[in-house]
Amino acid sequence: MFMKFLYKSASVDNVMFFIVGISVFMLVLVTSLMIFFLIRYRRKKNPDAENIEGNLMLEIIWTVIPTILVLAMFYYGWIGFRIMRNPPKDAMLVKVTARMWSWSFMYENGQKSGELNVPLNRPVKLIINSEDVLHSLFIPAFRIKEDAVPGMETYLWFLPDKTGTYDLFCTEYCGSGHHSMISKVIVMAQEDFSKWYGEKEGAGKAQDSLKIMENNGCLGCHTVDGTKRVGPGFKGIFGKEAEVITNGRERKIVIDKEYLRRSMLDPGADVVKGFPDIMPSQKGILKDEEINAIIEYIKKLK
Ligand SMILES: [Cu+2]
Repeated sequence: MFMKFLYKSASVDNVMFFIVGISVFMLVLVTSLMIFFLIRYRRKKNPDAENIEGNLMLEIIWTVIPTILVLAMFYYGWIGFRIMRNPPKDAMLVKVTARMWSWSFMYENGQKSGELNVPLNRPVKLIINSEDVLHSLFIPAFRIKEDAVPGMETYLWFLPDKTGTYDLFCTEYCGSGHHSMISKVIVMAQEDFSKWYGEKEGAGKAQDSLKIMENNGCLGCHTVDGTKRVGPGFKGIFGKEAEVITNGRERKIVIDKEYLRRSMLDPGADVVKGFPDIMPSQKGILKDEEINAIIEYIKKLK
């Protein structure tokens, strides 16, 4: 309870209003005094220069009050920062993986999703990792932001205190698909969350192919509706001929099961002409049955 009170009162918004409030007050005070003195002591009214002695009391006041204000700003910000960096022990853990150009979330029971699903009023700790370059996780609605660094674990936590769907962005430019690195945070009432969480538990195989692609970030670069992104779209490609670059040489191949499998496990082997050779291998990431499910899905995409 006290934690929640602290979390609220030292929230980013309150600290910001506090600091902006003091700054605006000081700005107005100093500017109005300046204008007042400018008029009051104008040359026309005071043709002769005058020697004005210092005023000890005034000097003490304008040293002590700003010092207290600045220290108060620091203290209030520091409390907020400490809360931000110390997730509650009972927080729900979610592993976040950033990659060019998608997010995936893995929960304590092993299930994955492409959107962050959380229950209402339970603290959530995000353990963040990147598979390739620097990204940054930003959830504006909950005022949190942290870099995703390859080879390093970073973390964040927040308290989802209102149900709804909120934006989740990558906020560090990470290449040509950066703009599509958008996902959602879905905050659900506890019973809805339990249903979602329980439903998926052990239902790994039953997940449909589109979900597999969503959860593994395929759709950050590929589409299933024929529009073009960083990688070739999947619609209507099965059985067609494609020009690929193999070891620097152009050749024609037919897009069949074998080719699709190779494209997932060894994406650099035959790169479709006109597309950059940037896809990471899915070896050890996609299970065999998931690869088969994706192939079956693409086969049917006419
Ligand atoms: Cu990114």
